[in-house]
Amino acid sequence: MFLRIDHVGIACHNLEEKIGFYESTFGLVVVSREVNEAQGVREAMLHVADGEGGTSYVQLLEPLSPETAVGKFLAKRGEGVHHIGYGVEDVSKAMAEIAAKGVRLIDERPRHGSMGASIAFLHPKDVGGVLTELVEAPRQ
Ligand code: V0V
Ligand code: CO
Repeated sequence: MFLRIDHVGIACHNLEEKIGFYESTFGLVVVSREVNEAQGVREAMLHVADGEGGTSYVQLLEPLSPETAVGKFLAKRGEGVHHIGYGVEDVSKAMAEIAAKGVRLIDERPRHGSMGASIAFLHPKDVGGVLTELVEAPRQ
């Protein structure tokens, strides 16, 4: 079902500072910066590697306010890994297959994600405590 790990989402207080750390420590390169009001984040995608299944990134996430998903996470748990995003061919199809196995979908229909992707989240309580995102990259 999964093509690759599309990205690992990392919650942080200060996006620009964390980008600086990833650039200077790991030599990663920012390929996209966006504000996603619906998701309550300011985020950056940093390129990690290209593989057979597509490209993998690190996604750095700064909350737009304390009441957002990432804002609440930071207050409860502090900075760190927030979610894993898996690349899928067809997000609607993957959602239906996964829901049929009894895993709760947070999103009833796909949402707008970074760099034109269609995304959907699965509830962390049904995935062993891991917030899981499905990512369908836009057609080339
Ligand atoms: C919350 N919980 C998590 C978690 N966030 N567990 C694992 N990983 C996380 N990231 C746990 C939390 O500790 C609680 O457990 C329980 O879930 C309920 O949490 P809450 O703080 O009361 O918050 P809720 O229920 O209001 O919201 C939690 C969910 C929410 C997961 C439903 O964060 C959500 O809808 N997330 C999906 C959207 C999102 O995260 N967007 C930002 C990334 P206990 O304490 O009860 O045991 S946007 C993105 O990735 C984009 C745009 C992209 O990739 O393109
Ligand atoms: Co994400």
